[in-house]
Amino acid sequence: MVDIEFVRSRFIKHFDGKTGNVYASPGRINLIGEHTDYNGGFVFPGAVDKGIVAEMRANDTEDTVMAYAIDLKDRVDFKLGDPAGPKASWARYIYGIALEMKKLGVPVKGFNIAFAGDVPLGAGMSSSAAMESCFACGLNDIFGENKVSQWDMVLAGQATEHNYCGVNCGIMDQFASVFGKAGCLMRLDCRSREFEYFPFKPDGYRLVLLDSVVKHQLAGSPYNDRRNSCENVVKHIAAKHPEGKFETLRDCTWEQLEEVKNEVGAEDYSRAKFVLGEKDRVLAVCDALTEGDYEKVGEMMYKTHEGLSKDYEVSCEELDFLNDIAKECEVTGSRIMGGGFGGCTINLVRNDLYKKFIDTAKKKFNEKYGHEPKVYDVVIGDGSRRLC
Ligand code: GAF
Repeated sequence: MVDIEFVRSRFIKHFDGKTGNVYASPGRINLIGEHTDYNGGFVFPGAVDKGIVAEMRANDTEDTVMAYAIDLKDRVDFKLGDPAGPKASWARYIYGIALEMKKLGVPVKGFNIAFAGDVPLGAGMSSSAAMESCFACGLNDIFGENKVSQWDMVLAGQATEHNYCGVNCGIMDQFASVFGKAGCLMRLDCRSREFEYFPFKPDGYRLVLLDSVVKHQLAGSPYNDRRNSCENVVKHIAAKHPEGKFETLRDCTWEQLEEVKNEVGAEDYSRAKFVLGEKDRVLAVCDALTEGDYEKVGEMMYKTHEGLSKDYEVSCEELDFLNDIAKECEVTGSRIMGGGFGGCTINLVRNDLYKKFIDTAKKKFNEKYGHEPKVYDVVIGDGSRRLC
Protein backbone atom coordinates (compact mmCIF):
# COMPACT_ATOMS: atom_id res chain seq x y z
CA MET A 1 0.00 0.00 0.00
CA VAL A 2 1.03 3.58 -0.59
CA ASP A 3 2.83 5.24 2.32
CA ILE A 4 0.46 7.31 4.50
CA GLU A 5 3.05 9.99 5.16
CA PHE A 6 3.52 10.49 1.43
CA VAL A 7 -0.21 11.07 0.93
CA ARG A 8 -0.33 13.29 4.01
CA SER A 9 2.52 15.49 2.83
CA ARG A 10 0.67 16.16 -0.44
CA PHE A 11 -2.64 16.76 1.34
CA ILE A 12 -1.00 19.39 3.53
CA LYS A 13 0.82 20.98 0.62
CA HIS A 14 -2.14 21.24 -1.74
CA PHE A 15 -4.80 22.42 0.71
CA ASP A 16 -4.81 24.59 3.82
CA GLY A 17 -2.08 22.84 5.80
CA LYS A 18 -4.52 20.91 8.00
CA THR A 19 -4.59 17.13 8.17
CA GLY A 20 -7.64 14.88 7.76
CA ASN A 21 -8.40 11.18 8.13
CA VAL A 22 -6.71 8.56 6.00
CA TYR A 23 -8.51 5.60 4.38
CA ALA A 24 -7.34 2.65 2.32
CA SER A 25 -9.10 0.25 -0.05
CA PRO A 26 -7.59 -2.57 -2.09
CA GLY A 27 -7.80 -3.77 -5.66
CA ARG A 28 -8.72 -7.42 -6.21
CA ILE A 29 -7.83 -10.66 -7.85
CA ASN A 30 -10.35 -13.30 -8.85
CA LEU A 31 -9.40 -16.97 -8.86
CA ILE A 32 -12.38 -17.97 -10.99
CA GLY A 33 -15.92 -16.80 -11.84
CA GLU A 34 -15.64 -14.17 -14.55
CA HIS A 35 -18.63 -12.25 -15.97
CA THR A 36 -20.85 -14.26 -13.65
CA ASP A 37 -21.58 -11.46 -11.19
CA TYR A 38 -24.08 -9.56 -13.34
CA ASN A 39 -25.58 -12.94 -14.26
CA GLY A 40 -26.45 -13.77 -10.66
CA GLY A 41 -23.75 -16.45 -10.46
CA PHE A 42 -20.77 -17.10 -8.21
CA VAL A 43 -17.41 -15.33 -8.02
CA PHE A 44 -14.30 -16.18 -6.05
CA PRO A 45 -12.25 -13.03 -5.50
CA GLY A 46 -9.89 -11.74 -2.83
CA ALA A 47 -8.52 -8.30 -2.00
CA VAL A 48 -4.84 -7.62 -2.70
CA ASP A 49 -2.17 -5.75 -0.79
CA LYS A 50 -2.25 -2.94 -3.37
CA GLY A 51 -4.87 -0.24 -3.59
CA ILE A 52 -5.78 3.38 -3.00
CA VAL A 53 -4.93 5.53 0.01
CA ALA A 54 -6.86 8.80 0.45
CA GLU A 55 -6.70 11.60 2.98
CA MET A 56 -10.02 13.42 3.37
CA ARG A 57 -11.40 16.24 5.46
CA ALA A 58 -14.62 18.31 5.53
CA ASN A 59 -13.76 21.80 4.29
CA ASP A 60 -16.68 23.78 5.81
CA THR A 61 -18.22 24.63 2.42
CA GLU A 62 -21.73 23.62 1.44
CA ASP A 63 -20.75 21.49 -1.57
CA THR A 64 -17.32 22.34 -2.95
CA VAL A 65 -14.99 19.41 -3.41
CA MET A 66 -11.29 20.10 -3.86
CA ALA A 67 -9.57 17.00 -5.16
CA TYR A 68 -5.97 16.20 -5.91
CA ALA A 69 -4.86 13.05 -7.75
CA ILE A 70 -1.30 12.73 -6.47
CA ASP A 71 -0.07 10.24 -9.09
CA LEU A 72 -1.39 12.34 -11.95
CA LYS A 73 -0.42 15.65 -10.32
CA ASP A 74 -3.88 16.87 -11.28
CA ARG A 75 -6.14 19.14 -9.21
CA VAL A 76 -9.85 19.44 -9.91
CA ASP A 77 -12.38 21.47 -7.91
CA PHE A 78 -16.09 20.96 -8.47
CA LYS A 79 -19.47 21.39 -6.84
CA LEU A 80 -21.62 18.43 -5.83
CA GLY A 81 -24.65 20.41 -6.98
CA ASP A 82 -23.33 20.78 -10.53
CA PRO A 83 -25.47 18.35 -12.56
CA ALA A 84 -22.74 17.79 -15.16
CA GLY A 85 -20.02 16.94 -12.65
CA PRO A 86 -16.30 17.13 -13.37
CA LYS A 87 -14.88 16.02 -16.73
CA ALA A 88 -11.69 14.31 -15.51
CA SER A 89 -12.45 10.59 -15.38
CA TRP A 90 -10.74 10.10 -12.01
CA ALA A 91 -12.75 12.97 -10.47
CA ARG A 92 -16.01 11.40 -11.64
CA TYR A 93 -15.45 8.56 -9.18
CA ILE A 94 -15.37 11.09 -6.34
CA TYR A 95 -18.35 13.02 -7.66
CA GLY A 96 -20.34 9.82 -8.32
CA ILE A 97 -19.71 8.16 -5.00
CA ALA A 98 -20.49 11.38 -3.11
CA LEU A 99 -23.87 11.64 -4.82
CA GLU A 100 -24.59 7.94 -4.28
CA MET A 101 -23.73 8.25 -0.58
CA LYS A 102 -26.07 11.25 -0.37
CA LYS A 103 -28.82 9.08 -1.84
CA LEU A 104 -28.20 6.69 1.05
CA GLY A 105 -28.85 9.50 3.51
CA VAL A 106 -25.29 10.62 4.26
CA PRO A 107 -25.30 14.43 4.56
CA VAL A 108 -22.19 14.93 2.43
CA LYS A 109 -20.94 18.52 2.29
CA GLY A 110 -17.79 20.05 0.79
CA PHE A 111 -14.53 18.22 1.42
CA ASN A 112 -10.87 18.12 0.45
CA ILE A 113 -9.31 14.92 -0.77
CA ALA A 114 -5.86 13.81 -1.98
CA PHE A 115 -5.22 10.24 -3.00
CA ALA A 116 -2.59 7.96 -4.51
CA GLY A 117 -2.54 4.31 -5.53
CA ASP A 118 -0.24 1.40 -6.20
CA VAL A 119 -2.77 -0.88 -7.87
CA PRO A 120 -1.75 -0.79 -11.53
CA LEU A 121 -4.22 1.12 -13.72
CA GLY A 122 -5.84 -0.82 -16.55
CA ALA A 123 -4.38 -4.14 -15.35
CA GLY A 124 -7.78 -5.63 -14.51
CA MET A 125 -7.18 -5.45 -10.75
CA SER A 126 -9.97 -2.96 -10.31
CA SER A 127 -8.35 0.28 -9.38
CA SER A 128 -11.75 1.90 -9.98
CA ALA A 129 -13.52 -0.19 -7.32
CA ALA A 130 -10.62 0.56 -4.97
CA MET A 131 -11.27 4.27 -5.46
CA GLU A 132 -15.03 3.97 -5.01
CA SER A 133 -14.82 1.95 -1.84
CA CYS A 134 -12.05 4.09 -0.38
CA PHE A 135 -14.00 7.30 -0.96
CA ALA A 136 -17.24 5.69 0.27
CA CYS A 137 -15.50 4.55 3.45
CA GLY A 138 -14.18 8.09 4.04
CA LEU A 139 -17.51 9.84 3.39
CA ASN A 140 -19.35 7.36 5.59
CA ASP A 141 -16.90 8.08 8.42
CA ILE A 142 -16.63 11.85 8.03
CA PHE A 143 -20.26 12.72 7.31
CA GLY A 144 -22.31 9.62 8.02
CA GLU A 145 -21.30 8.37 11.49
CA ASN A 146 -20.49 5.08 9.73
CA LYS A 147 -24.17 4.27 9.52
CA VAL A 148 -24.06 3.04 5.91
CA SER A 149 -23.54 -0.74 5.85
CA GLN A 150 -20.70 -2.42 3.98
CA TRP A 151 -23.17 -3.85 1.46
CA ASP A 152 -24.66 -0.44 0.79
CA MET A 153 -21.16 0.90 0.13
CA VAL A 154 -20.61 -1.93 -2.35
CA LEU A 155 -23.84 -1.00 -4.13
CA ALA A 156 -22.99 2.71 -4.07
CA GLY A 157 -19.67 1.89 -5.79
CA GLN A 158 -21.46 -0.17 -8.42
CA ALA A 159 -24.02 2.61 -8.96
CA THR A 160 -21.15 5.06 -9.44
CA GLU A 161 -19.89 2.93 -12.33
CA HIS A 162 -23.38 2.65 -13.84
CA ASN A 163 -24.49 6.23 -13.41
CA TYR A 164 -21.32 8.29 -13.84
CA CYS A 165 -18.68 6.14 -15.56
CA GLY A 166 -20.55 4.22 -18.27
CA VAL A 167 -19.78 0.66 -17.10
CA ASN A 168 -22.74 -1.61 -16.29
CA CYS A 169 -20.59 -3.78 -14.04
CA GLY A 170 -21.62 -6.37 -11.47
CA ILE A 171 -20.77 -6.32 -7.77
CA MET A 172 -17.65 -8.45 -7.58
CA ASP A 173 -15.00 -5.74 -7.55
CA GLN A 174 -16.61 -3.44 -5.02
CA PHE A 175 -17.52 -6.45 -2.87
CA ALA A 176 -13.91 -7.68 -2.81
CA SER A 177 -12.58 -4.22 -2.06
CA VAL A 178 -14.97 -3.63 0.85
CA PHE A 179 -15.12 -7.12 2.40
CA GLY A 180 -11.58 -8.41 1.69
CA LYS A 181 -9.71 -10.24 4.44
CA ALA A 182 -5.97 -11.00 4.54
CA GLY A 183 -5.19 -14.58 3.56
CA CYS A 184 -8.74 -15.36 2.40
CA LEU A 185 -10.56 -15.67 -0.89
CA MET A 186 -14.32 -15.18 -0.76
CA ARG A 187 -16.96 -17.19 -2.51
CA LEU A 188 -19.87 -14.89 -3.19
CA ASP A 189 -23.27 -15.90 -4.48
CA CYS A 190 -24.16 -12.76 -6.43
CA ARG A 191 -27.87 -13.58 -6.42
CA SER A 192 -28.41 -14.07 -2.69
CA ARG A 193 -25.31 -12.03 -1.70
CA GLU A 194 -24.32 -14.74 0.77
CA PHE A 195 -20.60 -15.24 1.01
CA GLU A 196 -18.00 -17.34 2.70
CA TYR A 197 -14.33 -16.68 3.51
CA PHE A 198 -11.98 -19.39 2.21
CA PRO A 199 -8.49 -19.34 3.80
CA PHE A 200 -6.17 -19.63 0.81
CA LYS A 201 -2.71 -21.04 1.39
CA PRO A 202 -2.05 -23.45 -1.43
CA ASP A 203 0.67 -25.73 -0.19
CA GLY A 204 3.54 -25.81 -2.69
CA TYR A 205 1.93 -23.35 -5.10
CA ARG A 206 1.71 -19.62 -5.56
CA LEU A 207 -0.45 -17.17 -7.45
CA VAL A 208 1.22 -14.74 -9.79
CA LEU A 209 -0.21 -12.19 -12.21
CA LEU A 210 1.41 -11.47 -15.55
CA ASP A 211 0.40 -8.07 -16.84
CA SER A 212 0.37 -7.86 -20.63
CA VAL A 213 0.38 -4.06 -20.23
CA VAL A 214 -2.34 -3.95 -22.87
CA LYS A 215 -4.57 -1.36 -21.21
CA HIS A 216 -7.88 -2.85 -20.33
CA GLN A 217 -10.69 -0.31 -20.63
CA LEU A 218 -14.24 -1.27 -19.71
CA ALA A 219 -16.00 2.02 -20.35
CA GLY A 220 -17.70 1.97 -23.74
CA SER A 221 -19.58 -0.76 -25.46
CA PRO A 222 -17.73 -4.13 -25.43
CA TYR A 223 -18.30 -4.93 -21.75
CA ASN A 224 -21.87 -3.63 -21.77
CA ASP A 225 -22.52 -5.52 -25.02
CA ARG A 226 -21.66 -8.80 -23.29
CA ARG A 227 -24.09 -7.99 -20.54
CA ASN A 228 -26.80 -7.12 -23.06
CA SER A 229 -26.25 -10.47 -24.82
CA CYS A 230 -26.79 -12.34 -21.56
CA GLU A 231 -29.93 -10.34 -20.76
CA ASN A 232 -31.27 -10.96 -24.23
CA VAL A 233 -30.95 -14.73 -23.80
CA VAL A 234 -32.76 -14.51 -20.45
CA LYS A 235 -35.58 -12.54 -22.10
CA HIS A 236 -36.04 -15.22 -24.76
CA ILE A 237 -36.04 -18.04 -22.22
CA ALA A 238 -38.51 -16.17 -20.00
CA ALA A 239 -40.85 -15.66 -22.97
CA LYS A 240 -40.87 -19.42 -23.60
CA HIS A 241 -41.56 -20.22 -19.95
CA PRO A 242 -44.14 -17.75 -18.63
CA GLU A 243 -44.67 -19.98 -15.60
CA GLY A 244 -41.06 -19.49 -14.37
CA LYS A 245 -39.09 -16.66 -12.81
CA PHE A 246 -36.04 -15.77 -14.89
CA GLU A 247 -34.07 -12.77 -13.71
CA THR A 248 -30.57 -13.68 -14.83
CA LEU A 249 -28.76 -16.57 -16.52
CA ARG A 250 -28.39 -18.08 -13.06
CA ASP A 251 -32.06 -19.02 -13.31
CA CYS A 252 -31.63 -20.76 -16.69
CA THR A 253 -30.65 -24.34 -17.48
CA TRP A 254 -28.57 -25.77 -20.31
CA GLU A 255 -31.74 -27.25 -21.84
CA GLN A 256 -33.48 -23.88 -21.83
CA LEU A 257 -30.48 -22.29 -23.48
CA GLU A 258 -30.61 -24.92 -26.23
CA GLU A 259 -34.31 -24.18 -26.77
CA VAL A 260 -33.55 -20.57 -27.74
CA LYS A 261 -30.30 -21.24 -29.57
CA ASN A 262 -31.63 -20.41 -33.02
CA GLU A 263 -33.62 -17.37 -31.95
CA VAL A 264 -30.87 -15.54 -30.09
CA GLY A 265 -28.13 -15.92 -32.68
CA ALA A 266 -24.69 -17.48 -32.47
CA GLU A 267 -22.98 -14.66 -30.60
CA ASP A 268 -25.45 -14.37 -27.73
CA TYR A 269 -25.70 -18.17 -27.53
CA SER A 270 -21.91 -18.58 -27.15
CA ARG A 271 -21.77 -15.89 -24.51
CA ALA A 272 -24.55 -17.46 -22.47
CA LYS A 273 -22.93 -20.87 -22.87
CA PHE A 274 -19.75 -19.52 -21.33
CA VAL A 275 -21.65 -18.07 -18.37
CA LEU A 276 -23.51 -21.30 -17.59
CA GLY A 277 -20.23 -23.23 -17.64
CA GLU A 278 -18.43 -20.63 -15.55
CA LYS A 279 -21.07 -20.78 -12.83
CA ASP A 280 -20.41 -24.52 -12.41
CA ARG A 281 -16.65 -24.08 -12.57
CA VAL A 282 -16.60 -21.77 -9.52
CA LEU A 283 -18.33 -24.41 -7.44
CA ALA A 284 -16.02 -27.13 -8.78
CA VAL A 285 -12.98 -25.03 -7.85
CA CYS A 286 -14.26 -24.45 -4.31
CA ASP A 287 -14.74 -28.21 -3.86
CA ALA A 288 -11.31 -28.93 -5.34
CA LEU A 289 -9.67 -26.43 -3.01
CA THR A 290 -11.36 -27.99 -0.01
CA GLU A 291 -9.89 -31.31 -1.10
CA GLY A 292 -6.47 -29.77 -1.82
CA ASP A 293 -6.79 -30.81 -5.47
CA TYR A 294 -4.87 -27.99 -7.15
CA GLU A 295 -4.57 -29.83 -10.44
CA LYS A 296 -8.37 -29.70 -10.73
CA VAL A 297 -8.36 -25.99 -9.85
CA GLY A 298 -5.83 -25.41 -12.62
CA GLU A 299 -7.80 -27.43 -15.14
CA MET A 300 -10.86 -25.23 -14.49
CA MET A 301 -8.77 -22.08 -14.89
CA TYR A 302 -7.60 -23.18 -18.35
CA LYS A 303 -11.21 -23.98 -19.31
CA THR A 304 -12.25 -20.52 -18.21
CA HIS A 305 -9.53 -18.97 -20.33
CA GLU A 306 -10.65 -20.89 -23.36
CA GLY A 307 -14.26 -19.83 -22.83
CA LEU A 308 -13.36 -16.19 -22.24
CA SER A 309 -11.22 -16.20 -25.34
CA LYS A 310 -13.39 -18.17 -27.80
CA ASP A 311 -16.98 -17.87 -26.55
CA TYR A 312 -17.08 -14.65 -24.57
CA GLU A 313 -14.45 -13.01 -26.80
CA VAL A 314 -12.88 -10.79 -24.17
CA SER A 315 -9.28 -11.89 -24.65
CA CYS A 316 -6.61 -10.39 -26.87
CA GLU A 317 -3.59 -11.78 -28.69
CA GLU A 318 -1.18 -10.92 -25.90
CA LEU A 319 -3.26 -12.64 -23.20
CA ASP A 320 -3.69 -15.76 -25.33
CA PHE A 321 0.06 -15.77 -25.87
CA LEU A 322 0.70 -15.60 -22.11
CA ASN A 323 -1.77 -18.43 -21.59
CA ASP A 324 0.03 -20.55 -24.21
CA ILE A 325 3.37 -19.95 -22.49
CA ALA A 326 1.84 -21.08 -19.20
CA LYS A 327 0.69 -24.31 -20.86
CA GLU A 328 4.10 -24.91 -22.41
CA CYS A 329 5.75 -24.43 -19.02
CA GLU A 330 3.27 -26.89 -17.47
CA VAL A 331 1.89 -24.24 -15.14
CA THR A 332 -1.01 -25.73 -13.16
CA GLY A 333 -3.63 -23.11 -14.09
CA SER A 334 -3.73 -19.89 -16.08
CA ARG A 335 -6.39 -17.57 -17.41
CA ILE A 336 -7.40 -14.00 -18.18
CA MET A 337 -8.43 -12.22 -15.01
CA GLY A 338 -11.17 -9.61 -14.65
CA GLY A 339 -13.23 -8.02 -17.38
CA GLY A 340 -10.72 -8.81 -20.13
CA PHE A 341 -9.76 -6.78 -23.23
CA GLY A 342 -6.20 -6.55 -21.86
CA GLY A 343 -4.74 -6.56 -18.37
CA CYS A 344 -3.39 -9.66 -16.63
CA THR A 345 -3.44 -13.41 -16.60
CA ILE A 346 -3.69 -15.06 -13.18
CA ASN A 347 -1.49 -18.13 -12.81
CA LEU A 348 -1.42 -20.92 -10.25
CA VAL A 349 2.18 -22.12 -10.36
CA ARG A 350 4.03 -24.83 -8.51
CA ASN A 351 6.86 -23.30 -6.49
CA ASP A 352 9.50 -25.35 -8.31
CA LEU A 353 8.30 -24.10 -11.72
CA TYR A 354 7.92 -20.47 -10.77
CA LYS A 355 11.32 -19.20 -11.86
CA LYS A 356 11.34 -21.08 -15.13
CA PHE A 357 7.84 -19.85 -15.95
CA ILE A 358 8.55 -16.19 -15.20
CA ASP A 359 11.89 -16.22 -17.06
CA THR A 360 10.33 -17.92 -20.10
CA ALA A 361 7.30 -15.62 -20.15
CA LYS A 362 9.49 -12.52 -19.96
CA LYS A 363 11.83 -13.72 -22.68
CA LYS A 364 9.20 -14.93 -25.15
CA PHE A 365 6.85 -12.00 -24.61
CA ASN A 366 9.71 -9.58 -25.08
CA GLU A 367 10.80 -11.28 -28.30
CA LYS A 368 7.28 -11.01 -29.69
CA TYR A 369 5.99 -7.69 -28.35
CA GLY A 370 9.16 -5.75 -27.58
CA HIS A 371 8.60 -5.51 -23.83
CA GLU A 372 8.34 -7.83 -20.87
CA PRO A 373 5.06 -8.49 -19.04
CA LYS A 374 4.96 -7.06 -15.53
CA VAL A 375 4.96 -9.61 -12.74
CA TYR A 376 2.88 -9.22 -9.57
CA ASP A 377 3.08 -11.84 -6.85
CA VAL A 378 -0.32 -12.04 -5.25
CA VAL A 379 -0.60 -11.22 -1.55
CA ILE A 380 -4.18 -11.40 -0.30
CA GLY A 381 -4.87 -8.40 1.88
CA ASP A 382 -7.59 -6.65 3.89
CA GLY A 383 -10.60 -4.67 2.67
CA SER A 384 -11.53 -0.99 3.11
CA ARG A 385 -10.56 0.63 6.38
CA ARG A 386 -9.57 3.81 8.12
CA LEU A 387 -5.81 3.97 8.67
CA CYS A 388 -5.65 7.03 10.90
C1 GAF B 1 -15.16 -6.17 -14.32
C2 GAF B 1 -16.47 -5.79 -13.66
F1 GAF B 1 -16.35 -4.60 -13.00
C3 GAF B 1 -16.96 -6.88 -12.70
O1 GAF B 1 -18.23 -6.55 -12.20
C4 GAF B 1 -16.97 -8.24 -13.37
O2 GAF B 1 -18.07 -8.36 -14.23
C5 GAF B 1 -15.66 -8.50 -14.10
O3 GAF B 1 -15.31 -7.44 -14.97
C6 GAF B 1 -15.71 -9.76 -14.92
O4 GAF B 1 -15.84 -10.86 -14.09
O5 GAF B 1 -14.10 -6.22 -13.40
